[in-house]
Amino acid sequence: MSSEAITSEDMVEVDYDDLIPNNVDLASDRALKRAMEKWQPKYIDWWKDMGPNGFQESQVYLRTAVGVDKDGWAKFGYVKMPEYRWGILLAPEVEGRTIPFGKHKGEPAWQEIPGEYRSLLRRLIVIQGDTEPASVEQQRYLGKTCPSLYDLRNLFQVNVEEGRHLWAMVHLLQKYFGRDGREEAEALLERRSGDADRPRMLGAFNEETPDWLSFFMFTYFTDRDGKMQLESLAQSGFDPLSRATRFMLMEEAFHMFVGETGVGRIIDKTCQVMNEHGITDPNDVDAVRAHGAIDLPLLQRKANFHMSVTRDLFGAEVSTNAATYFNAGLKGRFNESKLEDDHQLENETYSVTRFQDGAFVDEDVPALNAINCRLLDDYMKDCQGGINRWNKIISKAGIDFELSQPHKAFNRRVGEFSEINASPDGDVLGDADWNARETEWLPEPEDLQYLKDIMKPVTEPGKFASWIAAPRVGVDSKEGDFEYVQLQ
Ligand code: BYC
Ligand code: FE
Ligand code: FE
Repeated sequence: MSSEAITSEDMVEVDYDDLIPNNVDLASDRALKRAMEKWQPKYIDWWKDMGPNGFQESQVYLRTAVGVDKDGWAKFGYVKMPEYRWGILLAPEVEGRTIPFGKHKGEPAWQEIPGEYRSLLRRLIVIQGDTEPASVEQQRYLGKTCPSLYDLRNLFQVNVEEGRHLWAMVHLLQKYFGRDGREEAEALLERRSGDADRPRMLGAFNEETPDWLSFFMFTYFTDRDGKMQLESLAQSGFDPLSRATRFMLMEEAFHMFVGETGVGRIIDKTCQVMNEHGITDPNDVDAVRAHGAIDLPLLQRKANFHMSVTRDLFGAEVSTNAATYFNAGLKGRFNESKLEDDHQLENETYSVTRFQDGAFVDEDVPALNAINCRLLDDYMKDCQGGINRWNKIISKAGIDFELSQPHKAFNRRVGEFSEINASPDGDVLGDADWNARETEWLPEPEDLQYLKDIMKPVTEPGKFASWIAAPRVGVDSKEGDFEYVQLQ
């Protein structure tokens, strides 16, 4: 790729002549350049081993970031995935930026690591970094059962961008953390999603993504945790972390788009099938499945699973870790700058739903300790938009069914509700009742088997599997029968 092709006026330029594309002037930072160039082949080995299974020789119509400004930051073209130009991209520096919250509020943002927060920052960066390759590992077999070339291409776009998110965190580790940063960067390529001996760090990233419905639910619900966490890290007083995550957020929006439209197109197809065949009862599961579509109750059970597992990613609702991160100015809140308080929270409280003496109670807790709870509440609100749009597709089709979010306590393993069994309505159940009723609310083996049965690859351009509608618009405004992936 020549450098003329990617320069444009008023864009923060990315240097594509370098082995590693970047806008951090890598050429003049010899130590960092050496460290990254040493890590790169190991990354490529990891990608070939643990990235998309098969398809490494296929030409994929991918978007590559060529600038970091809002306008015109992307360029489309065919590329073999192992040759994708992963690189280091930071959002532009904000001149005179100050730390927006915590006890250092108002001080100039840190351009170097403050020594006292070194290990806290390293931990945050490593956890964030660990999720990125984990998701690629989770999704590696999906290509074999793609519902269309359009979807296959979107899967691979998500995968290469999650790969780049790993690069973003590895850059911070290599540049600012010396030898232990280099060790962490290697370890990020050594843990494996779902591995008993060396698993990924957070629960949801060790679950399987066995089918495309899981993929769309994951990109809607779990990538949205990515959005919330990245928004919080984008507030960070450590400016390089803020700039790295601000650029990652631009890519994250696409991942959630894939999830929302993927589930929406499945719903669309289910409703079409029901109306064409005079199926009026959404619970007439056999009738819907006879036509190879995905019944709405199964969508709800899948959503319940992904929502509850993702809520666990917010950590304990009441957390001294989170208080420390906030107070130190390392990790803020969602929309921090728009919130109308002192951004220090030393005298504030926040209402947390807890389970005490057999009942749910709302308790005012010191706001600093409730940072995780608040982010989870913001996340649950943020989830509702897409759910409402999904419900609109159903009601427009004249079908009487509504998807909803389960109670916050439903199926939790982390935090306030990890010790109880709560139904989606918030009824607390004994173990026996829970075991007897769990399959009403979470996918059961027959559901998963049915999904497996209908996941048959469709690779003819412009064609789609029985259970999903075509998208309204193509990638980069391409025609419906565009060959998004040239299989080899
Ligand atoms: N699984 O005070 P607590 C994304 C541990 S997704 C296992 O409750 P804290 C993406 C915790 O480590 C965004 N363990 O939690 C999406 C601690 O252990 P220690 C990823 C867990 O620390 C899709 C103990 O429990 N980024 O980008 O306040 C595709 C008590 O800790 C879990 C981040 O998460 C769990 N779920 O909050 C690709 C941001 N939860 O110290 C990518 C960085 C907690 O007692 N991470 N534990 O041994 C953080 O901000 C925080 O670490 C967390 C946890 C919010 C995750
Ligand atoms: Fe990511
Ligand atoms: Fe993502």
